[in-house]
Amino acid sequence: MIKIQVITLFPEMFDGVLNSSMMWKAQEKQAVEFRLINLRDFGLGLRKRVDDTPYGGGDGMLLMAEPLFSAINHAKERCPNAKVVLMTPRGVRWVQSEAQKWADSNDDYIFVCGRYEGYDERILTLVDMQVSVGDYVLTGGELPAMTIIDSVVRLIPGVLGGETSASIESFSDGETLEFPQYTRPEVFKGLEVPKVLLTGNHAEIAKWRKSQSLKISSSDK
Ligand code: 4GN
Repeated sequence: MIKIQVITLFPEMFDGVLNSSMMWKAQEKQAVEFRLINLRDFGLGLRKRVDDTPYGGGDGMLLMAEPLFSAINHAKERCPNAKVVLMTPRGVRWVQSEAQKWADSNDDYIFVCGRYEGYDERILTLVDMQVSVGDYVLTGGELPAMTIIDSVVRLIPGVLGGETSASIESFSDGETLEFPQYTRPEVFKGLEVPKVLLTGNHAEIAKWRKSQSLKISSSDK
């Protein structure tokens, strides 16, 4: 069971994603457990303040160190050995092989989702890894955190549900993309399903799929 805790100012953003069918199944099967932690609960003073202006001047606000420290330490009380993951465009690019590693590991995770123009650099003393989903900036770390969670949870053994082992899928060997697929009808708007798929010849079908996968992975995207 992987325990995932998420520190965010917008916990409601996760409702749709964590309750979608795959994530729901994963929780039912006790493959994963989620806990959302509202950073606001650790804000300072009566106003529950979490942000302040940067020393040295500059536009915008930063998340203060203290509320983040309190929230992370609160999460660590439940999972003392959890890896603290900070979502940031400065982080290490997220890739499929890393998702596979996490799914196969017995580690727990605490995601820290930043907002505003950044955070007080001193929170990095509590962070085990900085992760980015790509070279672009979003208004918060929530969407990147959801992306990572989704990519990991579907790979936990038993979650995807028998039919396709995740290991034969796109990207898993780092070079082949998935082959083209078709379902009924045989002809749609004059477009035909490749004949080989209708033959029932499994060896030929496997050969065709392999060649198609290689073709896709070597062509420009
Ligand atoms: C992560 C966080 C993009 C990514 C983010 C990414 C929130 N944007 N590429 N935005 O994975 C400044 C403070 C921007 C938090 C951060």
